[in-house]
Amino acid sequence: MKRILVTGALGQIGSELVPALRQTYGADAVIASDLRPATEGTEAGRFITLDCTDGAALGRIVREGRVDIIYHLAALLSATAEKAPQKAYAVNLGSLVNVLEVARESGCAVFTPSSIGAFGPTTPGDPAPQDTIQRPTTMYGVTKVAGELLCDYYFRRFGVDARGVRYPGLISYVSPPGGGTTDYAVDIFYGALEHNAYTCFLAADTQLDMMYMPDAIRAAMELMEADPASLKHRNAFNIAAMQLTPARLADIIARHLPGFTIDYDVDPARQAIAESWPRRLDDSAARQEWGWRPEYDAETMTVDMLEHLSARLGRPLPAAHR
Ligand code: NAD
Ligand code: AKB
Repeated sequence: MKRILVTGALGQIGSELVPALRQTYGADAVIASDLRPATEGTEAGRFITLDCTDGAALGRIVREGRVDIIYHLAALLSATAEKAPQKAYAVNLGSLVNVLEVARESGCAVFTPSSIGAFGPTTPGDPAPQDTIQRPTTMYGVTKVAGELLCDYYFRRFGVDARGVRYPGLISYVSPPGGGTTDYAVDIFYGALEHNAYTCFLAADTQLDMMYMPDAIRAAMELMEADPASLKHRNAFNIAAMQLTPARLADIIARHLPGFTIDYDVDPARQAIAESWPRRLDDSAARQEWGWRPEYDAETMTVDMLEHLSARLGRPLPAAHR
């Protein structure tokens, strides 16, 4: 049996990764952990409160749980990190060093997500190649580039089986996003279902890569199961599924919710971050090395999001949707 620890498990990704891992590897195989305590809404199963910047506590849990794989999700996202850069540095890099050290000592494999935020304004942006210039202008990006390099280093120097992807903005309905620049692409669905209107904090034509959460979860699990002999890159694989602007996403939603309107109240801080990121990623290395393929495009994601979120919010969709 593979024994798995998930850090940052109560966040947007963890709240869907943990159930998927439990379904695949067994409920007892997965320890979920987070800085925050579990609440009533948290998925049932083993849960531990853990601050990953505490390396000793992390080490104890890994040793006592005889953990084989750590999915390390604890981090501060781009917009939050820009408001508290020193804390973001401490959490994002401090916790990753702790995870890699304990993995080195205990022989665990590690999955760590990087992001489109690991790129910057001097990266060729349409598409951003797998191996290219990485000079991000945010603290989030600084921690992501350093994290990618640390994972490569721990593999080369110590043989730690560290793998990871560069996620685009993730769209999901189970848990709200945790303070990112791409959050509008989730918030817009709440606005659409609750008010048939949404005020967007990014400008209408700001194009970024996005992905639906089921694809993101599958990517993490498939990469960790991939034959190591086929991985040339191992870490920081670009993965992509759809390219959206707020205006394009609003048009698709309006086809399902007649009368839906969007307007704009641009937040200069998040707009500047978005403009420093690529418009599209080239994910051909992931496709070639471990067979990455997205299943959802913008249309199928929108239909699924509206159906699931309307059920969760108790707001039936108009007949025109079906
Ligand atoms: P999130 O903000 O939703 O969740 C992060 C979780 O980490 C939270 O539950 C938080 O309580 C926890 N946490 C924060 N500090 C901690 C600490 N010191 N110790 C333990 N837990 C702590 O983030 P997410 O969207 O689930 O992202 C997970 C990872 O994926 C991050 O590395 C993020 O950069 C990356 N990523 C996410 C996206 C996205 O769109 N969601 C895109 C690209 C990359
Ligand atoms: C963010 O906007 O910070 C995240 C990401 C793309 O890394 N969603």
